[in-house]
Amino acid sequence: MRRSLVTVWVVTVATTPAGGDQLIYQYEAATTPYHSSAGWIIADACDPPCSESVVGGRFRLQWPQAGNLANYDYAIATPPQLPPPTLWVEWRFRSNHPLGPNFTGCDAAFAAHFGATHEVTNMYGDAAISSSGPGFIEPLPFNDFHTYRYESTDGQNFRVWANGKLVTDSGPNSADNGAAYIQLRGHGGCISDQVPNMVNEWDYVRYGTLSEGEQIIAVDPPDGVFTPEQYSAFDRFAVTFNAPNFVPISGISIEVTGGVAPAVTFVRRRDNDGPETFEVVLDRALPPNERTRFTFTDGSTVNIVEYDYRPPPPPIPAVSGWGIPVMAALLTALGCVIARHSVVGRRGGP
Ligand SMILES: [Ca+2]
Ligand SMILES: [Ca+2]
Repeated sequence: MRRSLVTVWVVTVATTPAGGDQLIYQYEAATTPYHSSAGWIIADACDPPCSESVVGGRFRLQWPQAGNLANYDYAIATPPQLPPPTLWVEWRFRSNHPLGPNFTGCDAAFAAHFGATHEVTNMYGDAAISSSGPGFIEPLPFNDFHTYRYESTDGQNFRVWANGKLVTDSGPNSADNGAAYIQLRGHGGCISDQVPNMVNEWDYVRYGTLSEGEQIIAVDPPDGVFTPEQYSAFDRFAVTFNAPNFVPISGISIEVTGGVAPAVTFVRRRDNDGPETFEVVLDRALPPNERTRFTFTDGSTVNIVEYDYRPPPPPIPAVSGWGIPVMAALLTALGCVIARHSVVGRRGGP
């Protein structure tokens, strides 16, 4: 069987002491968010026609026809309790409602309040719209899980990404009342902007503090030999850090020794990926027989992943391809040789 050879190198250059983001809280949607083990409260109940379910580690809200809001709140810190000094919040969400005429209010949203920042990210099945400033991206893969990430290092400035694409980069937009909280909001659509059996689904909500110094400790695929079935088009890979971490698309640069350099299309969590691992999806396969270098810059820490991708040589064409003319030429040549032998044989005879 023909096989591809993949060689990979991983190098970390850290100029700060090894540290990394910390994970403080995770809701993995094994229960409803308001289950005592998860700790959210119902701020606005999922009333009929809205229904709730927990399916395969996902929290699902469903509406057979246009329905109402369902809100769930989680307090990160309530005064006099101090909020964390820095904050990242990440959630993985899917909706089957494509962006319609209304940019807000007819599908789900996620709110994060921290310091003087208050962000409401509106989420449709194929788009993300920030309420905090010019921030609107589409298309995202429709009805797929998208990875959303809020980050603030100072409670003043913040950014939100969807699948690693920047949705908003904003400054203070709220009074700092000392509280920090998050809100998960489902919405069954509006009368004029709804799909039948609308689904809002969350895979997880996690948050923690931000830092630097994470090191890539594993890549998938690792180096080795692969069958063509495994690597028909080498256009994605996953990295695992030694601590929770996420690097947006803007934090990754790509160089190739030859061929056309791919670009990063998405950076996202895969199914069942923990907070240390994410997938890098490219717009094209790695150029074959060249070395491709990915440089992940996260603060003062640089991680380099290099792939040397050697796909198997192209298959030898079957006889039905170039074989027929060659075969014909060979047969003609053979015929001449036989004819000459026959002539020689007759001449050499008694
Ligand atoms: Ca989950
Ligand atoms: Ca980090």
